Amino acid sequence: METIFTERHQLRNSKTELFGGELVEPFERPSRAEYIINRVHDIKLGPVNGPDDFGLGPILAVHDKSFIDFLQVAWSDWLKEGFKGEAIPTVWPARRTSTRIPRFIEGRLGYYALSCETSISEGTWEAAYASAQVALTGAERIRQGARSVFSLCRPPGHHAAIDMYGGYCFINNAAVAAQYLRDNGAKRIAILDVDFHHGNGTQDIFFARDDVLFASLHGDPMDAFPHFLGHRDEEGSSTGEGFTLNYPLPPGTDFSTWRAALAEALMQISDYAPDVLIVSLGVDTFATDPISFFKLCSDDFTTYGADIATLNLPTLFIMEGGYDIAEIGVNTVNVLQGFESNL
Ligand code: OKP
Ligand code: ZN
Repeated sequence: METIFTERHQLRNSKTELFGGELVEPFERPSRAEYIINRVHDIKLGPVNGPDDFGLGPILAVHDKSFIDFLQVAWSDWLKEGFKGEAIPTVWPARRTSTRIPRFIEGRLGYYALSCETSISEGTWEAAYASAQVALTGAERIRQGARSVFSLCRPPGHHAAIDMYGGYCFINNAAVAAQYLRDNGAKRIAILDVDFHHGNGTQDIFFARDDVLFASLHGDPMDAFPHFLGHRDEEGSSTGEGFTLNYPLPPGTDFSTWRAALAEALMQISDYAPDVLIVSLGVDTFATDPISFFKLCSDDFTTYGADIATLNLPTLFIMEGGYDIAEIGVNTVNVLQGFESNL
């Protein structure tokens, strides 16, 4: 399997995450991608290539222009105000308030943020842009006939909505890839999100559509980030009714329970008969992940990679989360090897 990767991910290197009332070193840090690419090389998964540049067009096909404009200037606008720390919002359009977009940077940060653990810092936009190009290059390989590709995206994307960033995500890489494939000949795309967290951004982007099926297994939002989306009864709207599938699972969920939910999702995807499968691949379902509560072991990743291969679809893997960094390379590549072993 080919891997698409660029060192430009290192430009996303914020120093602060608001966690438990303290500013800590972010869980989503550059070494995550280095462990994964090292494992890709160690086991000789296949060639590793850099991304091509598809420009802003495919990004603007899923995100609001005003939001993308904001991401590009947020850090410099923040610096102009003379603030000393990284850019963190402190105020939101909460219930019963106006949704007019403010002028001052703190107001704009709050307008476009869905959460405030994700500090914006120097290089954030450049890395997010490069990450989206990694996803697009993977999509283009699939369009040209590849059976599987691994887009080693960083920063991740599945929390980024039409006009919101947060949960370590800025541009929704999986959604950009899905839309690109739709715009270049594919009729139906399925996105399977196996990250521990609900892919609220991907759901938001495709909620009213029947041409992109979104299925997500995740920690129940009653207990887990992003808390305000991902309930079972969210099934899509208007023409999208029935094309969003949520499988929220409780704290302590082990592999047998998780795998049963995966089997249900795979059956639905198979019935949908998509042209391409996109997997939002987060390995924060791992038992010792520091911010999650599922109980998967390293071998389980191999097993479910093979389960996904039973769909027998062209498959684009897009990297999302995973924060037990010492094991992130093994767990991620286990999914890809399990998939390949079952082709
Ligand atoms: C990004 B991805 C935990 C707070 C969690 C943000 C988590 C973002 C996860 N107490 N904060 O889906 O892996
Ligand atoms: Zn996650």
